[in-house]
Amino acid sequence: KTLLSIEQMEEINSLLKQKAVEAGAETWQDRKEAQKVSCKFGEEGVCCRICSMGPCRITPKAPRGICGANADTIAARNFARMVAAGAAAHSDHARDIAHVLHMSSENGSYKVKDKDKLYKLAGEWGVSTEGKDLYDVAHEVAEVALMEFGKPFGTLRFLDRAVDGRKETWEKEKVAPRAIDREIATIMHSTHIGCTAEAESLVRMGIRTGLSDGWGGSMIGTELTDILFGTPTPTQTESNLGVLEEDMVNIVLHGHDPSLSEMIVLASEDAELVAYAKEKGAKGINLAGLCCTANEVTMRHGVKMAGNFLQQENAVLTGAVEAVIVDVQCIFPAMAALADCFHTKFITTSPKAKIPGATHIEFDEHHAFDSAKGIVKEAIDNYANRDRAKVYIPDSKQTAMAGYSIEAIIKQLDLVTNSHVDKTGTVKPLADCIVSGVLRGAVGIVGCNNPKVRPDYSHIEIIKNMIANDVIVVATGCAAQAAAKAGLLDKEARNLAGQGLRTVCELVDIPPVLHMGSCVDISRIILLVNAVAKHLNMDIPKLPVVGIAPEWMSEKAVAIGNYVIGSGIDTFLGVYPQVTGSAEMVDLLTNRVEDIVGAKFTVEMDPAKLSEQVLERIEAKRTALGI
Ligand code: NFS
Ligand code: SF4
Repeated sequence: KTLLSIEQMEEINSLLKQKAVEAGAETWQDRKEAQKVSCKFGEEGVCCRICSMGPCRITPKAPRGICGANADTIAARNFARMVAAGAAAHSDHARDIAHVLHMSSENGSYKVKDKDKLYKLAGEWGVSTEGKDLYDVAHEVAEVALMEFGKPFGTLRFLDRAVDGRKETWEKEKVAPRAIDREIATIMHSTHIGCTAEAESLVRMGIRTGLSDGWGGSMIGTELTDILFGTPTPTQTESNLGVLEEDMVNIVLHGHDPSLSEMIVLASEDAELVAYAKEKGAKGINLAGLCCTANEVTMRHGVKMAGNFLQQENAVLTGAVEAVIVDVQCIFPAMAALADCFHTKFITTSPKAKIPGATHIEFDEHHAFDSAKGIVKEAIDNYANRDRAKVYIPDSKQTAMAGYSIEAIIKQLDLVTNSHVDKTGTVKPLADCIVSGVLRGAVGIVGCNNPKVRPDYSHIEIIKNMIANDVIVVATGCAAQAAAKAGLLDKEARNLAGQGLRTVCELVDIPPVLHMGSCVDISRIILLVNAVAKHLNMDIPKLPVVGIAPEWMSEKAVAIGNYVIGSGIDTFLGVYPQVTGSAEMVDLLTNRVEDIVGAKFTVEMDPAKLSEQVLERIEAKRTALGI
């Protein structure tokens, strides 16, 4: 079985929902129902509770808050704060990775796996390597990375990677990000009562802070993660709840930070623990991932993917999961109560994300492997408690290819590079295909699930529309997993592609949708687009390339949207940002921002219409280029 339709997916969901009813468990569908209609003021972004004179809500009769802030100011402040929170989440994750690189050692739990990448980065950052021990270089690179968060002067180092014209635009428009923490703090300061009231300044700050994530925190996170745990290479894996096993200890890894998940992977392969699991009557230990942690370990180890954001409760509802091990971000607090309805242990590990009702076992990075072993042992011990009567593992799993780092994509492209004529190891074949029109363009489809739209449907429909029209798709985050569940990451999915894309997929042996990783790995997408722009010697806004977040929901996604447009890539959203109460904000984001960075937002909730608009935009860019 390679393809799975949205209807089949929804049928599985409703069977699991039935399991929830039988177990007396509550799920997001119940809570969504209980929330009824969402608050109109919040929805439109015109409720302010920034100071305790308020909260103030904007209505036609009360167009200003007590301090005089109007709808534009309030919506802009709320939006900017979302960017700050999102950039903080990505970047704090990256900072943790930098600390892990800083503690890496020859004999410790954390080692350097991609030495070439480390030395390349050292070269880029002016860290001398000559005659130095590998780990001294690693620690120095980590220190330089850590300085990017709080350095008092200058702008971010990675801005120098940008194609000619981009950095100049950023500087001219005063959106070139300085230290990452500084940009976040500036937004918090400027949105304090009595500071910035001008929407346009706040939009610019949002872009600058977004860029500090995309060309700062996220890019650092991706680079250092590759250095520590290896740069991904194409790997076959499987996706959806059918990856859970009847007769094994099932452990679901959920969250984001690979410094935990990599150690859990190692621990689950530990001979002693596997033997222990067998002693307890299981055939072995089966790991499956949820959300971005799934993407991280799938890319590097082929660990199977249980699913994306709105699938997290479903995993527990199978009754077959011994432990859900989480760290940070996108974890429903509801998971604790849900796990209580089954034998499942819900284990939190990070002081940054404690959840009432969970079993908290703090992950100790200084004794990482032993710490991970202890956590896995908890899961094994819980196997005996599984109630077989409550188990329902849906019989659905799709094969999927993951692991398309830029390095891996270039290696595939080399398959069609004539090494007598051309240099290998470049993006030239990709650029050639786009210029010749064999591929009409490329889109990045990213982001979450959101019950405001039919979950997974938007992702899948848009992806299908893109590939059918010879637009190659790269995907990350929960969008990539929606594609995996539908079977669209399988090489066979090329049969759904148009003639041009199908030919390219056959020649370079790839699926039509490339899984490029977790959400911090959107930095890979940005760098891929940047590499094509450099090759064609033109700034990014000219390229027939578009970003799409069909079902976004998190603050991180808002930060991403800001750095994607900041990078010059038009971005289409399938869910409205909470700014519609301000005509000024809508005009800024969907129109005037283009004059600043060369790209803008478009919002359309209907996936069919959104697809059409994306294709039109791509063709318009082609026409403008005369290709
Ligand atoms: Ni991204 Fe990853 Fe998924 Fe959305 Fe959450 S997991 S960092 S935020 S929900 S795509
Ligand atoms: Fe009201 Fe102004 Fe205070 Fe916001 S900052 S709550 S608009 S008084």
